[in-house]
Amino acid sequence: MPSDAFPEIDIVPFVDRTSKEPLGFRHYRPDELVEGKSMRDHMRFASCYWHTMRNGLGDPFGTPTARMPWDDGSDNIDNCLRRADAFFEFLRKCRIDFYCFHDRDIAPERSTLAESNADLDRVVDHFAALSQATGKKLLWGTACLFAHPRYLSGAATSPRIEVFTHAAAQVKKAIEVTHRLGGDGYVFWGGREGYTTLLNTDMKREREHLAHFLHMAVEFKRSIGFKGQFFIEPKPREPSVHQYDSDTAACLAFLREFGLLPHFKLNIETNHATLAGHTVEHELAACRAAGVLGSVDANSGTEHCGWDTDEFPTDPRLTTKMMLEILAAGGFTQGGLNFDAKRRRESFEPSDLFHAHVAGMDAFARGLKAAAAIRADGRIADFVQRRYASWNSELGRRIESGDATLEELEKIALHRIDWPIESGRQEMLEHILHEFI
Ligand code: XLS
Ligand code: NI
Ligand code: NI
Repeated sequence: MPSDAFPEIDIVPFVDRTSKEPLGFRHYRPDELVEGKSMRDHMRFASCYWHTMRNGLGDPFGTPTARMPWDDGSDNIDNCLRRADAFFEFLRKCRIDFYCFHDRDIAPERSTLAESNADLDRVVDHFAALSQATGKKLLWGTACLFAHPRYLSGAATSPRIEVFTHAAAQVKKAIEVTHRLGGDGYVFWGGREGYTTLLNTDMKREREHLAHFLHMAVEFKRSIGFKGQFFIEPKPREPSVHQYDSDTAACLAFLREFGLLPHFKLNIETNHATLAGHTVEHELAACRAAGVLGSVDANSGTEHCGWDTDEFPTDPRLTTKMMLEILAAGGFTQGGLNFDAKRRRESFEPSDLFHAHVAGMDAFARGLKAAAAIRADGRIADFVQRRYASWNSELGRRIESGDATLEELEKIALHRIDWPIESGRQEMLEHILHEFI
């Protein structure tokens, strides 16, 4: 358990905002209150095991570059346990309170599910002890239903019933271990739940199978008394050409169509939003309107690349817009900000893991403070309120409560010749926003 994977790094210090110290928190102060709540509780920062510990930083053109001296590259259990030790050392030194994982990130896939489960249990025991010793908590767990060749045509939407069955059993186990580790949530990301061509696909049947799969998970969760929140994580494509959970609107329609909406919230990822042709604030606003904003996979992407590049979110303009939405939604309850992000292939040194997370955490601390200041200032919110002021009338009340009729509106409209249109003042509002960043 004692780990010295990062001997060159101490607990990351809090430094002055103008400090030239390369590795230090300039803005993040876990206990500082913003709108009456500590920064730590606003953000609920998590590091993800798949990128932090398992991503060697290879790309389609080149081999992995990441230096991980604590990892011998084998899949024996001792190596898994050592890796877990290094991870908790990282969390502690980087002042990150939560973590997330897929089952297959932390323990290897063996030839049968029974053998995989047995090894998973051994590693989970170790996680439980590490979590107990350090106070670090599981934000959410999930199952990897996309890496093994059996899942090449999907898991819950596979054309083969044997694959569906295996996936269901794997998810059962992943929910169990998430529950055992006291996880606050469980994520369903449909890695290959979609298609690459409709020529070989029965979309109607696949969507129905996915719904049955999720209903079984809801029933299982209830039966074991797991109180964590279930999340769906939208993403339009990659690895599939089209994924059924493509964006917030598609997820909401799917959940409503199949009676699943009461059991799920959404986990919004910045780079998935941009792949869907939306801004992340659009996706967060769509969740807020429907009351399903659950959690966030915090990253960003290169707009010129069209790929899920999973970069660390280090731009305070992005984080300010995100925190405005998150605060407006009332903040996280069981969700948080999970850095589903990886270093660039060129940032291969162990210390880059720290630089990357600290840059992301500081960017969100700035975003939180800026968002709170914008809310306290009130000019933007007042502008929006005034823009809709005509609805605060008797007629507005009748329309908004569903009592008005087309005939009634026609009477008012037929002879009107002037309409009070107003400037949207976008540039003025952007100017105000930037005052705070
Ligand atoms: C991949 C997804 C994945 C989920 C967890 O693009 O973001 O990492 O967050 O399965
Ligand atoms: Ni992603
Ligand atoms: Ni993600």
